[in-house]
Amino acid sequence: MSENDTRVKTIQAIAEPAAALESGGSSGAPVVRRNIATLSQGEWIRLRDAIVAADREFFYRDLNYTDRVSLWDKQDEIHQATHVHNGPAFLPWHRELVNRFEALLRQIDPGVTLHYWDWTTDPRHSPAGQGRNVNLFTTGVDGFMGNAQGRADVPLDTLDNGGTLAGSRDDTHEPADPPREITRQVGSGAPDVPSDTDAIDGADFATMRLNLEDAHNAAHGYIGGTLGTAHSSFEDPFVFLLHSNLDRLFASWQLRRIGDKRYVSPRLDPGTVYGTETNDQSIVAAMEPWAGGTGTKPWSEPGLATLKHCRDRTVVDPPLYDKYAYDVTFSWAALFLSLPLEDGDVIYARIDDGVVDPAAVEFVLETVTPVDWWKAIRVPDGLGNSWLIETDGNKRSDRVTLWAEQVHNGQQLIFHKAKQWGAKRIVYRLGDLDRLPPGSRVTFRWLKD
Ligand SMILES: [Cu+2]
Repeated sequence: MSENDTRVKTIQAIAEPAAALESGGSSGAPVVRRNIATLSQGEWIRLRDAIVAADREFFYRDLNYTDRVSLWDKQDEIHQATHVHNGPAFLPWHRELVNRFEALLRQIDPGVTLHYWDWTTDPRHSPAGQGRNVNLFTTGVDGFMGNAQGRADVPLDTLDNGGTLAGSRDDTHEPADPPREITRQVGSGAPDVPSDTDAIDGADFATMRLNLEDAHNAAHGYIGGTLGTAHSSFEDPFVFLLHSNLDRLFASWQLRRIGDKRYVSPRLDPGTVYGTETNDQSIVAAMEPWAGGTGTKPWSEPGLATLKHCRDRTVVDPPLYDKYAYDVTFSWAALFLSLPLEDGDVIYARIDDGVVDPAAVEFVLETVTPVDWWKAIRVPDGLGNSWLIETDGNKRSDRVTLWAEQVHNGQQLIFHKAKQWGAKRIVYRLGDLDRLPPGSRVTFRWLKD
C-alpha cells in the first residue's frame, strides 16, 4: 500500500478518551458498551474491521516521524512497557488503556464501540437474547474472532506472522513486527469464574480489586493460548472484549452495591474511590507509558506526553454499559451519568453545593429541546404537604425551595410525565433525600423522553 493510499488515514491528534465517549461519534447518541453477543453480525464485522484497520494506521504520520509500530501493535508494546498488574492501579490503568484504544478505533470508524464479552458465558454459546446463542469464535471472511482452538487465522490472520518464527516479533524483538501467531485454547463449557456480584465483592477498593483481578485472571486462563500469558495477551484482539467486561464490573462496583443508599456514590469521587489506596504512588503518579517515562513512542517525543493519573475525572468516571452487576436504574448514580432510563428518558442530575440559603435546598426542573411534553416533579415535605414543579412546551424551567429539614424526612421525589396527549403518569421515584446537603441546589435536566 502506498503512502498516499486514502485508506491510510493520518491519526493527527489522539482524542482524549472522555471526549470520544461524550461525543457519541456521528450519531450524537451516548456511547454505550453492550454485551458483544447481542450485536448483529454487521456490527461484529464493523468492529472487527476497525481493529484490523488499526494494524495499518500509525500515530502522528504527519509529523514526518513514525516508529513503524501500528496502532494495533502499539497496544502490545504499551502493555509490555508497563505491566500494571497486582496493584492498586490495575483497574484504572486498564480502564485508561481500553478507553484510549476505543478512541483510536472511533477515529477509524466513528460508529464502533468497544463492547464486552460476559465472561460468565461460554463464548461459543453466548446468550444473545430470545433464547438464541451465538459463537464469538467464527472464522472466514464473515467470521468475527477466528478459531477457538489453535491459531485464530482468518479474519485476524493479518495481525500475526502466520505461525512463522522468522521475522516475527518473538524472533526480532521489534514491536513493529507481527507476533508469531495468535492462538487460543478455550476451555470446555463456560469459564469457572465467580458471578458478577461475587467478582466485585468487597466494601473497600483494596479488597474488591483483588477479587476482581482474580476473576479476570481466570477468564484469561480459560481463553488460553495468547491470552493465557500476561506477556502476550495484548496481541489478541479478544483481550479487549475481556477487559471491557473487567471495566464493566469495576463500573458496577462504583455505581452501586446492594443496600448502598448513598445519594452520591463516594466511588464516583476521585478523592475517595480508591479508599485506603487513594494516595498510593501508583494512583497519584502520571500513568505510563503515556507520560513518556518508559521511552515508548509517540509519548516519549517532545510535547507528546500526557500527564494523567488514576484520580483524573476521565479515569474515575465509568464508561456507560448496557447492564451492570447491580440494578442501577433510576438511582442518583444513573442520573449523574445520564444513563438511559426504563421509560426511554434521559435525565441528568447535578448538585451544586453552597449556592442557596444555607438552611434550604432548592430543586430545579429543566427541559431541553426536543422535550416538549409536560414534565413534573412532586416534591413532598414528608409532613403531608407537597409542591409540584413542572415544565410544558415553552416553559422550560421551574423550581421550588424547601427548608433542608423538610427535605430530610425519608420521602421520595416523584417524577411525572405526559406524552402525546396521554395521561399524566408517575414514571420514577427517587429517595435518599436525607443526604442532600443544606445550601445545595439540585438540578434535574430532562434531556430525552
Ligand atoms: Cu487482562
